[in-house]
Amino acid sequence: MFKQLLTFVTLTISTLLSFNATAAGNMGLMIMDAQARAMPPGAKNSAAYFTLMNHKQEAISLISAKSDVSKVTEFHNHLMIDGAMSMRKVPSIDVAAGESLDFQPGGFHVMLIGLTKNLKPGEQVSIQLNLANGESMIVKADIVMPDEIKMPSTSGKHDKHSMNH
Ligand SMILES: [Cu+2]
Repeated sequence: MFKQLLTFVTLTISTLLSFNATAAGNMGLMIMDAQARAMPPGAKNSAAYFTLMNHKQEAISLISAKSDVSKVTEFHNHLMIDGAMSMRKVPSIDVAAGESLDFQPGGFHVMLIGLTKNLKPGEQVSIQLNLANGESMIVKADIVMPDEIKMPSTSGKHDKHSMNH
């Protein structure tokens, strides 16, 4: 009986260990502070933000996305065009090995186009990010009111919206 219990415990531990190793080996990507902008009923579009950390040994390239709340999901950036800030679709976003990238208001964001449901605070949006190497990952973003969207603390150095420093 005791021996059986020991075997069971050993099995459980090795299963957990191999699960962790697999998870780390497969992705090496971490998402923090994933949030999506709550929108009033009838709104057509919204956006999602997060910090993506690439703990892999190689650069990654995000090439497409889809979500469970929009017909079309695109990567956008804000750029100065003819003296005015406007947002543009970007075909892909690269993150070098060991680097992190902030998706934030005024910068890179995931654009949710053609909302198929209301984005209510307290609920979540599921976003699938597809990588050039064939991998994909799911981001669960908390829907929050626009004034609750966090500006990432890790960046801001080149951000017009940040405070003086
Ligand atoms: Cu946009």
